[in-house]
Amino acid sequence: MTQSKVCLIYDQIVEAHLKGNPLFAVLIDPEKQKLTEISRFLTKIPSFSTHIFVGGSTGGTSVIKACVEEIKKHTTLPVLLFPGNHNQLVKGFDALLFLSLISGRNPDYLIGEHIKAVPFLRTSTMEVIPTGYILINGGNITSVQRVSHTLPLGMKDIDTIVATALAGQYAGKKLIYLEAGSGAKHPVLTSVIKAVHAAIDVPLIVGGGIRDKNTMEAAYHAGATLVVVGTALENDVFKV
Ligand code: 1GP
Repeated sequence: MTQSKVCLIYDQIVEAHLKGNPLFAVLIDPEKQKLTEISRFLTKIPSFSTHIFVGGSTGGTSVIKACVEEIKKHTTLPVLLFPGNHNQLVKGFDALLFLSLISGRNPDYLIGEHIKAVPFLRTSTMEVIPTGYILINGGNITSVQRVSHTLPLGMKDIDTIVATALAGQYAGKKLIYLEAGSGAKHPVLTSVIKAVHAAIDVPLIVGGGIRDKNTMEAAYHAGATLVVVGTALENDVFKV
């Protein structure tokens, strides 16, 4: 028997989705954020932040573990693991975004990494949220593309993006994440967000290249339930 899993975090996201309450996640990449800077960084995040995501395309167990422990000392916001690989699975997170890179065709990121995660997950009570992760071309080659060896979907290929999101939902994904890539030149277009939102029922996460409140609000208006910002906050250039 595996340990039973709770779904508190997911239920809160669904509730926000149904009520139209916007959620905002601050992404901390432990490879970029110094451990000693985390407490100061957390004092500067927007007051409307609702979640902390931790992850990056690279980085292993010890760096993630130290990072989540440090974050937990300084915030009561839920902290979700947004992993780049199974080595990043450590205790201490409130939930795991169990990402399947469904825009790509690399079996490692569709199922291989997930199988490697099983020994950890079997003995853990951490909430697991199956998430369809869709990489969209944001105008530059991002680390997700480099590490996963997959191609992003074209930003204007709305039919394929919508079909991919729906295929994810039919396959049981409880969240769909539209990702332009960390540091993307161009965030996901509102026309793309609108089309995906109109097609799916599950909550929608949007991230990559969002640098100001207007873009964030446009994403909510188009149907995103949760917006993720990393780079602009890290560099202290997020325009509120
Ligand atoms: C990346 O969507 C997140 O996975 C955030 O992207 O770093 O560009 O904000 P940025």
